Amino acid sequence: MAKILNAPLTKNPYVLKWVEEQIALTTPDYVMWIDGSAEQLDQLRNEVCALPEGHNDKMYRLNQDKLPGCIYHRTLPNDVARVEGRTFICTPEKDGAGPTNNWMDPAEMHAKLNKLFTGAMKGRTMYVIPYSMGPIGSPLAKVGVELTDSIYVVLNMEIMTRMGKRAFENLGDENPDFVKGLHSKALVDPEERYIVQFPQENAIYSINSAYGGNVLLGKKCFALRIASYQGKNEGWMAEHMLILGVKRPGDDEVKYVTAAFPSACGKTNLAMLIPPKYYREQGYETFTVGDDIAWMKPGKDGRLYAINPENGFFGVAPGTNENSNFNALASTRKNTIFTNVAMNEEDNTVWWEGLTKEPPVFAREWKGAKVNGKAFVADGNKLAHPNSRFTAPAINCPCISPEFDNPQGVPVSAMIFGGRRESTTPLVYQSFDWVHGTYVGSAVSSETTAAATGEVGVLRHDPMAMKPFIGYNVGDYWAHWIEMGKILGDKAPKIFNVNWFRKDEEGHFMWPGFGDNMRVVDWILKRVSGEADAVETAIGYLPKPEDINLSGIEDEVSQETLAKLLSVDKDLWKKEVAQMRDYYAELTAGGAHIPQELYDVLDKIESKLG
Ligand code: SAT
Ligand code: MN
Repeated sequence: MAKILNAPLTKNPYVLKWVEEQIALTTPDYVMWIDGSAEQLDQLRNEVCALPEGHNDKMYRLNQDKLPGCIYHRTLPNDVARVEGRTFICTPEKDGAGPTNNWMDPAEMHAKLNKLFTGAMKGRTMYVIPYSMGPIGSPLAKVGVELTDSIYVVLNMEIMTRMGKRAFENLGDENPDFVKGLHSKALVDPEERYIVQFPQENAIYSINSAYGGNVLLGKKCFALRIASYQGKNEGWMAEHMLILGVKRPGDDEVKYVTAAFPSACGKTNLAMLIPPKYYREQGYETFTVGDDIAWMKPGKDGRLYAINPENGFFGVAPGTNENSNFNALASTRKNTIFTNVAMNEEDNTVWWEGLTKEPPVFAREWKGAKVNGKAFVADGNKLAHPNSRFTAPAINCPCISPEFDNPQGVPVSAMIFGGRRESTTPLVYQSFDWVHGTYVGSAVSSETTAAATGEVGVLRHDPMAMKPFIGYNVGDYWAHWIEMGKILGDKAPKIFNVNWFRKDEEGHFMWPGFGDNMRVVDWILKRVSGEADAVETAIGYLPKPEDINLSGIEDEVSQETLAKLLSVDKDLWKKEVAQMRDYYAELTAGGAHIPQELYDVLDKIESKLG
């Protein structure tokens, strides 16, 4: 019999019954309800840091003067990233999951999971974590309960969500509408690792992992996979988008844009953008509302309002430094959890590739071996795992938006898609309308970089940057986008596409990127408010060159380069359209029901290209 360490934090019979059933299944030695109090969390930190060296739950306190409240953890080398191959959407019919997801019959998957979870928490403690995705009291927020046998998960959920007793205030005593999440590290056996969503059951099961998006069930599993399905049924949108506020000197109000990019396209940088000197002197300011996920719903005034369902940043550490992303680095200087970075044993802090020029001499690489960091790196090794992470509270961010906790969310003026494309795609263009914008989102793709696959320049499709996160059939997801456009009508955000990665004939990037992306966002906001004209092309509206403000970078970006950045090569675009037809055909063969409206867009672009 499990020993219950403290009283349940809710009277909600649906929660109580479900928790009881999972206790009976997983048979933990102890059960602890996570109230979110400082005392309880401190006790857990002490417990996990006191574990012996080599224990795979172990965490370490870092230098409390330099990194107050910060702790360190390393996961097993077989468990360092999300595992898309072992992630399933279990809908009653295969068709419900569609061609972008792995599918298994729900009964079959339940039988498999039941076996794996039977007795999985024996000898361990089950932590019952109530959490809210979205601000407490927000009409857009949703409650989840995650059961886990990992203190690391509890401590991460505390940063990433509004966790503890207060989350039950959002649910109430009679409401069955919460997302059930069951997680066990079990034996961290990669052969039996499963991340499973049952959208129709509001349920998530995760076993044999202890890393990031596999186990922080509020993030990708709930806030994207389950929520995208809920949004389709309830008339809202869950998107893999950052939310950025921009205050222009002439405006009374901050304007908000959201943006979706595949990985390695500068999403965190745009979320925490610092305007270039010229813009700051003019009085431009930027505010981060979210760095990863946006939940969006039409408000009373008919506009689309966005909240960030999360409460922290789960960011990639390597490459983050004072110059590349000052705000992200600043966010990690207190109350942060570091996972799989290197330990700097000179002062008990952390290090990763790109943090500083010189690696520490006395170091532990991410797997825990003591090394001479300098020599280790000079030999071509990496001290930190390339996917090592920081889990940092959003309130640490110097440019966090004052609207971060606003339960109503912020009104979205523009949505931005983008990818990494050496050619074809101009610096920025605006879609003709919402349906065309939906097409643009469906066409999001990135060229693979050499490091990832060995093949350079191969297009990888990642529609709306949601490929591994759409909790249902991708065709129905696009239909839902089109439906939302009808609901929003002329209040709908304008949709744009950007490409920071176009190269010249010599293979050099033509656009400086980073803070200078403000210049593109500035044009986008001018379009939204009708301050800038545009050039109509076959693929959308492009800026007139004189409307992209180059003040301060005239030496870097010549008028000639700008013209190239804004050029549309008709032959390349004909190939692009043909390639999109192939992609749609492939999805259709896999069971996607692609809306006719998107084919109409293809026809229109094709006829304009001549
Ligand atoms: O591990 S997470 O899914 O949270 C981050 C990512 O892989 O995008
Ligand atoms: Mn993400």
